[in-house]
Amino acid sequence: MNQHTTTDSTPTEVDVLVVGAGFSGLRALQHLREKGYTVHVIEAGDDVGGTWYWNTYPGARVDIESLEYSYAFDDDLQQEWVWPERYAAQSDVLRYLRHVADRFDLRRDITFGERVTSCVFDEGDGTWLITTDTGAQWRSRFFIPAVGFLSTPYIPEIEGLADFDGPVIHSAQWPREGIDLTGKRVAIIGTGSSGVQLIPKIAEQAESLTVLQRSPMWVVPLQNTPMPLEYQTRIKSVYPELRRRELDESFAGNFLVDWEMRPSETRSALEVTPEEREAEYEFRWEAGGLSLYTSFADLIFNQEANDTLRDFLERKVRGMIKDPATADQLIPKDHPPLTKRLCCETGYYDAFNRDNVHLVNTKADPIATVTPTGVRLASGVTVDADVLVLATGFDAATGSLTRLNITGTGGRTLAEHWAAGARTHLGLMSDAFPNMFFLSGPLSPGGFFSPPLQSDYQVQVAGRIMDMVGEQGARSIEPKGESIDGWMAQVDAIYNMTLAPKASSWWSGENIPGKPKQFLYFLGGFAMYRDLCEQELAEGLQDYVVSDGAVPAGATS
Ligand code: N01
Repeated sequence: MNQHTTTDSTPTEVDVLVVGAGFSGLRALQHLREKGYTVHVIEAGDDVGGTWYWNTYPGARVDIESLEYSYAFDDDLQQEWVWPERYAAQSDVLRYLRHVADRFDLRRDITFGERVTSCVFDEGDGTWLITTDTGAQWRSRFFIPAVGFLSTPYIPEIEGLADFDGPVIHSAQWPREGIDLTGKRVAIIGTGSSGVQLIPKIAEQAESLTVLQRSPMWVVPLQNTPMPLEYQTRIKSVYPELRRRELDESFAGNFLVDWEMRPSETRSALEVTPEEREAEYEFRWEAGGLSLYTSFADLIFNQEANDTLRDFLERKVRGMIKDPATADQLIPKDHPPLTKRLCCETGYYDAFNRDNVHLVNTKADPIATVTPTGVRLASGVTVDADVLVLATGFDAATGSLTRLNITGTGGRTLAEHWAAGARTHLGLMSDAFPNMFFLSGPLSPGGFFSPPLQSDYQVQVAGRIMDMVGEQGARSIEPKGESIDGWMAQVDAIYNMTLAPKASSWWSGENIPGKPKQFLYFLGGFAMYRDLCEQELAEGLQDYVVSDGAVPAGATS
């Protein structure tokens, strides 16, 4: 039993209760404890890691270089850690987070293997009462549900799914001990980032793999390699500068390609000659990962510019797939490139050149039902399978928060309060839920910006707000309703300036039937976001209601 767990009816008191021991929860614990707050973390898994603990499916790895997709807050940590590959596999990210937990002695303030069942704000004394599935209770001044934005797996309601005779495995619930697919006939539903990583791995092992694809994605090569030692050494020698520029100049928190190889283009794709354009795309295709995002300044704003990238990518796909009909099916027709998150591949296109991989277009011939022995399509065609894999994604951004059974002021739950869509100010706090902070939450840049860096900054902002509340002797803080309305309008306005409305995905909640359509992330970039947060803090949190006392202007450092 964890040393903090209570067995009687008296809740254990801490300043800050955090749910989740992934990148953001661990940083919250480390930072706020260092500031002098008592902090405790409750984690449902048996270890740290969050996303990187749960997603053990074959092929899972990062798509931002690990030298960047890692903590920046401690230079000794980033200098001493050695990444074996440019893009770390899940097991290496998990190993890194375990190291962080040990290095900063975080485990002593984490309870593992307990699930939070309710979180209730007490309007009487301005505290949160958190209860877990063991009956343990915690009372805290501040509450941080650091539950991640891609952590509630989405399992579609497909008729007959429960009657399938073999294993049905969601990508995010892969058996930790693995599963031997040798000699098995596997069918997979879902071709987003998870499916794109899984498909080549399954194809290598299974007797046959049928890919049931409803919508193709734009997929680009990751170009992963073992970590060149000289490269890692050189980057480490300039880490502080790199980290600063990730925040100041990059859109996603990845700056290495632009810095090391070629600065991002500030010109329009239509301003350059066709040869220059082709060379730019070719360079970034070879550079790998998400670097195509920064090919030209207007790809996400201007359809004609975007069409030039579409043309390039189409030619690439056709060049890699032997069967022209299969290539045609793998090219998205329903959304422009970059309006959904690019998927990064290692062996994905090659998989479709194998004899044991079959592509089925379920937009043309939808799945009618799962049967005990496979999948039947609307046309009556059947796909026989021993194992069914669901790479069907997540109830992103809001799903894990609204399922946490959080009750704010007036007895209203977060699920009720957000029934028409998430309401946050700066993606950081919601009205009617005082003293509660989100990390990489809805309406923050979180869906686009590297989570280790984004949550690092937000943890510090939350800490500064906590300080201000404490210095005032105030009881609680929450954003004003009108400041939330203003922020939501700003998020929408930027979204509507882009081509993003032409796509539907988890970014807009449209992957979940019945979920309100709402663009869930701030597209203005991290630098603009940080400037807005700093302005708020300098102006004394005028967009917030502080009960029992007002916070003076400029009270933060
Ligand atoms: O989920 P997704 P994901 N019938 O929602 C299909 C991050 N990530 O887990 O598009 C048939 O993108 C659905 O089809 P459609 C990354 O941010 C990163 O793959 O709705 N099909 C789609 O093909 C990513 O964006 C990495 O028509 C159904 C798929 O399931 C995010 O996680 C790796 C269906 C879901 O795709 C989510 O990616 C993995 C139905 N009823 C994840 N329901 C890295 O590389 C759903 N689908 C770091």
